[in-house]
Amino acid sequence: MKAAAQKTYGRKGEDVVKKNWAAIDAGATGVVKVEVPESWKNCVDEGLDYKTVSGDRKDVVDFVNNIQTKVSAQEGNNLPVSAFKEYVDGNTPSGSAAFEKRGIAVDVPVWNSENCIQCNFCSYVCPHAAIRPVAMTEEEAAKVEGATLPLTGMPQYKFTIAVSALDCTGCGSCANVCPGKKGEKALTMDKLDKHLDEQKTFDYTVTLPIKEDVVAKFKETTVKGSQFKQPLLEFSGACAGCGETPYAKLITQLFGDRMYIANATGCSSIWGNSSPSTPYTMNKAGKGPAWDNSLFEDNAEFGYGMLLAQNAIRDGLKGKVEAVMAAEQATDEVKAACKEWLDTYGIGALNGAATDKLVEALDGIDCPNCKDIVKNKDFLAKKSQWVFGGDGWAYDIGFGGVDHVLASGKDINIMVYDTEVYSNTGGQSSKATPTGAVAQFAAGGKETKKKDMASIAMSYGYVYVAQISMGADYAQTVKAIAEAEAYPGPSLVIAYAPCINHGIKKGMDKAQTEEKLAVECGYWHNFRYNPAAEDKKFTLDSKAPTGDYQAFLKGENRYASLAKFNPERAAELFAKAEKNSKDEYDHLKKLVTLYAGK
Ligand SMILES: Cc1ncc(C[n+]2csc(CCOP(=O)(O)OP(=O)(O)O)c2C)c(N)n1
Ligand code: SF4
Ligand code: SF4
Ligand code: SF4
Repeated sequence: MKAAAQKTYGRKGEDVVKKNWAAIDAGATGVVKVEVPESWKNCVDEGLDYKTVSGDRKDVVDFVNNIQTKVSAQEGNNLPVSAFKEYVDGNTPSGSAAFEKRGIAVDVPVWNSENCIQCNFCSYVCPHAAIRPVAMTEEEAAKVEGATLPLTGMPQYKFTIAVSALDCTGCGSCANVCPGKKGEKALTMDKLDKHLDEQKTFDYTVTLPIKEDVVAKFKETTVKGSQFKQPLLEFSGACAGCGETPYAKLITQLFGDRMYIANATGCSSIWGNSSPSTPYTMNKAGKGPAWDNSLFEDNAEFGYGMLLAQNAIRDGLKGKVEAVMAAEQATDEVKAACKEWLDTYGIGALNGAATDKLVEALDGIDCPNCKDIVKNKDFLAKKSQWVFGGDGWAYDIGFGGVDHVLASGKDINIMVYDTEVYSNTGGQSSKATPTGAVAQFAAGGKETKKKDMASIAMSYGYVYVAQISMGADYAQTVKAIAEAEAYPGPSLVIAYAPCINHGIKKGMDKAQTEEKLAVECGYWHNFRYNPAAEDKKFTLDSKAPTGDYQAFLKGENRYASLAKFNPERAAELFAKAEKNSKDEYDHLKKLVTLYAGK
């Protein structure tokens, strides 16, 4: 068995092999005889005990009770075809993951209010939306059993950190980033079974309304402010510590109530919809991301199709709104509502409120155009169109489509979760894999350098392009995402995403630390190219590297394994990799000068 473990895990490093050997030894020596009660001889199968859920949304509750619990219990094969009659067009209700409550964490974060500085970093980085800052009125806070603090800057509210212990994966990322006070963290990890009661606080706080004045005060496009908004991606099936989901969750906090997502096949489609469980959800007004998954090879085109369909419908409605505004019978109120909607037609952040006013003004008016506009109210507001996928999709298999969509000049946002391998199928090399990294199809370390997707996109001149690495610069991440969405043309955001396939020696709880180290040593560069900026179209957000590049590589088994098995080749490829990264940084510095004042 030990030889087999060596063969299977040797590539992942000595540490992993030794842990497997220890488990084998423990198995061989730790056998305990268990006496089976006599009565068990006559046991009868009691059948499965399905827990019935309840809630305000009939669609999702019915789906969970009729389909999800049965499929999750491996009883899906026994469901009659008639169970699916509500879902024949392939639509299923969002928000069903919230009913799973898997309780898979060994340790969960425990909040010590005395050390909390209310930075909201814990919530920002949580891959599963299982830890949240909550602003409450005095009255609401009185029902919370745990500690509360006056909300800094708005003492009329109380603040607490709520943890969904049963949705937490125990990754420890929140505790890792928590700055705390005077060297004492406000979050420490402790056994799940000791903190099950705290679930009550979480379940209560999610019923409370989001405080819009709190979001406005701290601004939704800041690290702190964004976290007072509801995540519309919660409790996904991603690995503990996943580097992809914190970005996606943040995007839903900013635009989730008006976004469409076309998702390429890959990890983001699996944690995005591990059928039958859907982590994308909706807010109390019933608004949330509309999500669909297409083929790996045509996802950008799929998202583009979504956009063209919306544009066709909205352009038709625009003609009707113009006609209503020009009609003699139109009151001043109707005309004002039409004008506001038309003036904000292409501005996602403003057009939603203008749509609400327009619908209110036209509702009940007996004219065919007004009736048609109200009938199509779901399509009226400007949406935020996103295309999600991994590097295998964007750099390789779906690249032709990505390029086509970027070239279109249309208002569409492409988000690439760059794990530098095909993660979902076990870590095959992609064109995003850097020199020297060991991956499937690059067992001896990849020879060639990482493709520079950002440069390709920037060459158009009218595409917003950013590279981000959350743990290196929380503020730059949210800024880039907000700028990309606001840019009225195509946008490409490439996000560095640590993954279990990297074999981070420190562990996945340090995924955010790894993102920081990657930028500090010059392995990854953060920047933004904004064609809409008046001056300084290009901003190099990464400082000149000061960290140890080679030490960074050796901290991950995808590199360290090459150093172990073929030290000479590793030395050669790692030196090449370091030079590639340095050349790239020098190139980016030149862009700062090139674009200065343009
Ligand atoms: C045309 C095609 N080839 C292969 C696959 C199998 N497949 C599904 S997901 C995946 C890997 C996706 O990798 P990436 O795009 O990097 O996303 P990640 O999983 O890393 O998030 C592959 C190869 C497929 N679905 N379609
Ligand atoms: S341990 Fe991980 S999943 Fe749990 S709350 Fe913290 S960051 Fe979220
Ligand atoms: S990261 Fe720590 S200090 Fe910051 S809000 Fe969370 S618990 Fe408080
Ligand atoms: S395999 Fe990697 S990218 Fe996929 S869910 Fe796990 S950590 Fe995230």
